[in-house]
Amino acid sequence: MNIDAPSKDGLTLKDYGWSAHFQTQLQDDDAGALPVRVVAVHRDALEVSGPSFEGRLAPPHADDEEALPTVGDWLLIDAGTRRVGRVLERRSVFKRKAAGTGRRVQLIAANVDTLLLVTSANQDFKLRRLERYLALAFEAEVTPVVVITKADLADAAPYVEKARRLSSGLVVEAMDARGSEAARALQPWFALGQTLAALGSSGVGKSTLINGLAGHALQETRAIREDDARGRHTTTGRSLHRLANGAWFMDTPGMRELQLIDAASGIEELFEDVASVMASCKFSDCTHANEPGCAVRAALESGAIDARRLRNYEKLQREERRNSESIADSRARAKSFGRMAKRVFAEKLKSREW
Ligand SMILES: Nc1nc2c(ncn2[C@@H]2O[C@H](COP(=O)(O)OP(=O)(O)OP(=O)(O)O)[C@@H](O)[C@H]2O)c(=O)[nH]1
Ligand SMILES: [Mg+2]
Ligand SMILES: [Zn+2]
Repeated sequence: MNIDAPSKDGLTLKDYGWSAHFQTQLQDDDAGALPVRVVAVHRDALEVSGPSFEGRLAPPHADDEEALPTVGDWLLIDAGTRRVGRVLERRSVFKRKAAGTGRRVQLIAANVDTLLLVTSANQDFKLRRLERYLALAFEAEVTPVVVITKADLADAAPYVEKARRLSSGLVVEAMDARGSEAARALQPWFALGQTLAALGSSGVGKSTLINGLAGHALQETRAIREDDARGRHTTTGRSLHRLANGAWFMDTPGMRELQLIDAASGIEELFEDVASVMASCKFSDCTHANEPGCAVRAALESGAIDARRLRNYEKLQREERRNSESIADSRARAKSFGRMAKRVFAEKLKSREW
C-alpha cells in the first residue's frame, strides 16, 4: 500500500491522519485491503472516508463494545466486497461508562491528537467537570486544551485563571467562538492530518467553533436557554470533518454525564500534587481526620492544596473504581457465558448422530 498515493480529490492517507502507528499494523495478507477512517457511526451504518473509498458500510458485529468501530477509528475494508475487515489498534481512545444503569462501556472517540475541553464564561464553567475531562485526556495520553467560549459576553479572565491552576502547563484559551480569533488561538493544534475533538456541555459552542473554523455552516447551532445558560442538545451525533487547513475536527453532542472508567492513571496524573501530599502522611492508612503527622491536614491549613480539589480527587477515584469493577464483573460474566455456550455447543455436536 502506497501511503502517499493521492486519491481523486488529491488527499493521501497521511492527510486523513494515517501514520507509522497504523502502517506497522499491516500484514502481508492486507495487501488488497483499503484503509478508511470512520467519520460517523449511525445505528444501521458506518460512514467512512479515505483516499480510495468514501461512503456507507454495514457495521460489523461484536459482543465487546470496545472492539466495535467508533468515530475516528481506522478500518481495513475488503476492496471487493467493502466488508469491514478489522479495526486497527487505536493510538488513543476516550471512553466512559454508558449512561443509565447499564454496566457498559461507551467509546466516545478514537485516534484524537488534541482534546478541546469546551466550556463558557458563564454558569457552565465548573472546575470539577473540567477535572473529569482532564483525567480522560491524561488517561488517553492526548493533549488537552481548555477553550472558554463567550468571552465577548463576560470577563473571561477569572475563568482562565482558575482553569490554569488545574494542571501545570495546561493551555487555556478564551475566545468568542463565532469570531476569527478562535482560528488564531487554536492555530498551533491545526497541523495537517491532526485530529481535534471538542467535548463539553450542550450550548457551549462546539458546533459554533467548527463552523467558524470551517468557514461555513457544517453543523447546526441553536441559542441556549436564557435563564440558566443551558443548551438544547442541538447536535445529536458525533462526526468528524476535514477543515480547510487540513486538520480534522470532531463535533460531539453536549454531554450530560461523563462517568469515568478505566481511567485510574489519568486521575492519578491529574491529582499528582494531592497524591504526593497524601503519601507523606505518617500513617499509610491515614484517614486525614485526626491522626498525628497528617500531611493532608497540614497542606490544607497552609493552603498548599485546596479542599475542593481534594474532595474531587477522592470522589473521582471512588467513582472510577466502582465503574471499572462493575464493568470487570460484566466482562467476566460475558466471558464465562461465552465459554459455557461453547462447551454446550461442543457437547451437542458430540452427541449428535450424523
Ligand atoms: N456570544 C457568543 N455566543 C456564542 C459563542 N459560542 C457559541 N455561541 C452561541 O451559543 C449557542 C449554542 O452554540 P452551539 O454551537 O450550538 O453549542 P454546542 O456546544 O454545539 O451545543 P450542542 O450541540 O447542544 O452540544 C448558539 O446560539 C451560538 O451562536 C460565543 O463565543 N459568543
Ligand atoms: Mg453542537
Ligand atoms: Zn493524612
